[in-house]
Amino acid sequence: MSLLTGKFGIVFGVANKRSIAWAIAQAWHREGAKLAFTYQGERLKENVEELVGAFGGDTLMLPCDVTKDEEIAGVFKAVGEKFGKLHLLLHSVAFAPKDALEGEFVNTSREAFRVAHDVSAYSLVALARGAAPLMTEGGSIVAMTYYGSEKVVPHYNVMGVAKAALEAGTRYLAYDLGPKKIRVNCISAGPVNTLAARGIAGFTEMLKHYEAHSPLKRNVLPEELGATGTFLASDGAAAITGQVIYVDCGYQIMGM
Ligand code: NAD
Ligand code: 0WE
Repeated sequence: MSLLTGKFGIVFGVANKRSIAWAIAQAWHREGAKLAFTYQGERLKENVEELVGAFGGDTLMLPCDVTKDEEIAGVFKAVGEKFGKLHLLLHSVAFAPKDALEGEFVNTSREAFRVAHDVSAYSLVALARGAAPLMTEGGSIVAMTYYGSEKVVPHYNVMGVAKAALEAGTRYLAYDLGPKKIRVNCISAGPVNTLAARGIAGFTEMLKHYEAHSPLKRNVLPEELGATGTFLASDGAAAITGQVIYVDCGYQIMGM
């Protein structure tokens, strides 16, 4: 029997076929999970529809801008009606205004700081609160993070501060939801060529840097993030909560 048979999941953060969320969703689906998807706005609806088409006709798809409480409430209402319960939630959502990722961190505006933290960190709290009442058989919540939360990665700037909040939030959520057998963990991924990475100046050099300096001398593959996502979702990870798991070809252990 497959690892996730009989489990219901919801995936936040598919924008296109390159999205990390799509790699993890495919892996969860392959292991037998039944999935629902959200998309950020009408602009991305078609993309997600086309991808999810591969799963067969009746996949639940819902709009959700994570900065809107009404939309989050609508998502969990619909999931409750369609699935009746929930076991898995993937948070693969981040945003900071572009200018905040270009200049110096010292110039971060109050508004850019607010938006980055609202979309990239607070949203995990709101989604966990919405999901918990449906996770009556326990659950696994997985969020995507990046090393810029703990060390300075030039230009990652306010996103690094928001990821630090996401990781700390993961620990507090793990404590609150642990008694309900709901686990909350982060995957810290090495750089992956996605829509969110594409616009970043010097991203190609960053991929080369990881290839040269990570112990495994290469970059992480999307399917490897899928495999870790499946592990964290599975009962094999039943005693793992509040953790940040590095899926970065070992880059994080290096001091020089
Ligand atoms: P992506 O662009 O494919 O995914 C980002 C998603 O965030 C998109 O689907 C977008 O619609 C969504 N989003 C942004 N603002 C939103 C909002 N207000 N409401 C709802 N959704 C919103 O890029 P990705 O690289 O797959 O990013 C997914 C996650 O992985 C992010 O948390 C990112 O920080 C993290 N991550 C990425 C890398 C990388 O190098 N690509 C490395 C480590 C971690
Ligand atoms: O988390 C991310 C990127 C998230 C992201 C990307 C964008 C680009 C478009 C958040 N907000 C925006 N806003 C936009 O307008 N990553 C881990 C990928 C990434 O982004 C970097 C990196 C890496 C790695 C930015 C600077 C330096 C390194």
